[in-house]
Amino acid sequence: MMKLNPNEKLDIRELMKDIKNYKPKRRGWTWRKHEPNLLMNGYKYSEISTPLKNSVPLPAAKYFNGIDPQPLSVITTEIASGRFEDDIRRMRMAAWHGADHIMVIRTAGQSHFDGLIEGSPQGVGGIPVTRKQVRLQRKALDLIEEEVGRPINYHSYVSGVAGPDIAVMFAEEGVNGAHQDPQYNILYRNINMVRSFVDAAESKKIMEWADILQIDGAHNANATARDAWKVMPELLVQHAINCVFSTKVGMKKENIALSTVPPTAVPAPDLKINLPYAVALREFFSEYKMRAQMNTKYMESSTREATVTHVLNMLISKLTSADIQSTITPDEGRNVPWHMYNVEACDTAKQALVGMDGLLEMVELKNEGYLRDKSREIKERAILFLEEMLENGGYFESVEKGFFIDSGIYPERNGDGIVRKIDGGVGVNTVYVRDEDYFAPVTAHFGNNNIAQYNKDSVNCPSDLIGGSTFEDSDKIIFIDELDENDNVYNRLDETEKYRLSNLVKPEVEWLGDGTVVVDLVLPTEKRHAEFAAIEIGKKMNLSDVEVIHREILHQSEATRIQIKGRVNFDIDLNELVIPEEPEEMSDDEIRNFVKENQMKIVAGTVGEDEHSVGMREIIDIKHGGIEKYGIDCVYLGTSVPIEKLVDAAIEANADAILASTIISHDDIHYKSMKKLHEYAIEKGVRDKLIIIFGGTQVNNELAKNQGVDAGFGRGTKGIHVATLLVKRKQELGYEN
Ligand code: Z97
Repeated sequence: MMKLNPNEKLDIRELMKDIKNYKPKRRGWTWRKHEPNLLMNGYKYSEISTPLKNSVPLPAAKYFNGIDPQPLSVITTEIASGRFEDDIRRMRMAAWHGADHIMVIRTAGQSHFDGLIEGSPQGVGGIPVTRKQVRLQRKALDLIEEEVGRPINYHSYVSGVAGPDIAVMFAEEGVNGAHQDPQYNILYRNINMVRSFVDAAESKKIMEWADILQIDGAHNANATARDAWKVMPELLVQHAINCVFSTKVGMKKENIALSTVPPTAVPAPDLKINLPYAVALREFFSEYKMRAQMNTKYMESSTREATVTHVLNMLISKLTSADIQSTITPDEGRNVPWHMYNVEACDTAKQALVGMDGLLEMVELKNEGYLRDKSREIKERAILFLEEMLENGGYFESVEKGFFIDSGIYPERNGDGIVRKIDGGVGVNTVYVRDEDYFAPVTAHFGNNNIAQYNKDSVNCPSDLIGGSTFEDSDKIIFIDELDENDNVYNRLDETEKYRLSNLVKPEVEWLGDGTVVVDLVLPTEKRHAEFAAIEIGKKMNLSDVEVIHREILHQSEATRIQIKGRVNFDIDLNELVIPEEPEEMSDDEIRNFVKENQMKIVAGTVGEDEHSVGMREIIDIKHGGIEKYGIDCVYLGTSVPIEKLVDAAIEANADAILASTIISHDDIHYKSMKKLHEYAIEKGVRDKLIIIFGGTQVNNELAKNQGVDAGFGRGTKGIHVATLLVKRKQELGYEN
């Protein structure tokens, strides 16, 4: 059994070894585990789940002993770059950032494939979902979940004319969640309605056997409608149809999740519209789960805007206790799924949900007034809609008359809904009444199966008749590897092998070695000129395939912000890098405690004829996180202080250390000053008692030490680095000073 080492990359070739015989670890959906008594850094959270074994905490965690609290709701990320081997790496990154529901998005239009596809050709804007891809990704997730210490739900679609075939494959391969909603087929893929409902009955039965969580397809109405907020009543109807149909087929309510999407976004008054809708849903469907997603309709290329929308949406999720929180990134707008945005969106969800922990213990949704009136109104409109459907003869007849995705808010209709005919669409006339002697020796099957006439004992498990189906005996599954000789994972891995096996690196956003970089520019001109100038700038930076991916007007004539992407075509050899040692950092508390018990004093100044005091002040001043904050007594002598004066002042003040700095470096004057400082301290007989530290933008620690001083600090130094060195040196000196 492979095991991941957090310090090593996941080896895709190793993962593929013996994939033919791989069996998933488990079946079924897993929720996070509530930990009501958990204390983290002394905090008691209300809706917190079991922490991860390995994770990347939020940046601010460093001020909180590195804790990484995990909210109670499952966090979803969508990963499907078109290359499953790269998606696997991204899944690992996302899992470390808190995702435990990984959805792979199919290549558009897979709904029309009438059977399973074999192999794994490369997709564009999605993945053709195949057994090989699913098995490899489930295997990778089996390892990744061990690594992070939390089960990860793997998810894709059971839709289209191959729905039941895919459901079987998913059940066999340990897929944990799937979209399944016959209305999706009908409305958005023009698949025949009778066929879609028959397939759905079969698919749902299989999903139920495998304990797969179902998400419906109602969100698509929201993304398709001209005014998304107008379809609110209809969305309730769509959810209701799929819920009732699913339970009638035999699904458990706790395995059914509604795909809820806030219908509007700012600049509309977000909460005034979205919250009553979410409340109506929660109340109508109280026994079901809620999968909250952002409305992709409003996602464009601004990461900032997408993040604010996401956070506002999560306020609603929190107020209505959504069970699963999806994360959508600006990638939806740009159609470019990138590692960094998956990770950012997971962090946004984790940060916002933990931040709102316990919200409903402190605030309460009002039981009367606007919220309830509005919510009631939406429900009433939905009920009227359902009643009209019944009067009209039922669902099929209503779809034929274009009831759905009409741009009016029901009962208003504008006559522009999606119309589908009962005798039309993909797969029309492919449904047959079962013969009286029909039977199928399978494990999970919907409807008449007439087994009794063959074997009375097998009524509950018809697959007994063949000694078990692939569900009971996974050795019966036939694994077919990729069939395309050119476009296959082995060739793709060969092409990028050098980035796996050598010390070469190239920037990437999506696929290993893709060379893509994003450049953020502000250009002092109006939008059109800025866009085209940005492309020229990209070319002059030697980027290829330069494209504008985002534009924002700062002022219509003063300036425009442009983001471009492009590719570099060089590698960097990690072995050739000269990397200075990382400055040591003790924790704030360690330093503070040491200084409390061992009083420390320093004298400081810029030396020679150097008036640049900003860097030095940053190292000292509490305002900038300087060493004062640890209780170190700092005597600042000012700028252009002669070397002798620094040493004399240190002697007079009985200081532990001298902090000198200069940014002037012509003729190596900075190193000469260090030597002079060191020698003058020897001359005065105090060198062994004095710690001498020299700072400046051009200072190199090794070269500084060669001049005799204790340490040299260059660009990027913070107070904590200097304080750490002071404490360490003082400890070495045995505190005798
Ligand atoms: C989400 N962001 O998380 P095809 N079935 C359903 C769907 O919603 C979809 C497909 C099938 C979204 C997912 C859009 N959803 C993205 C109910 C697609 C895909 O192979 O493209 O026809 O099927 O819900």
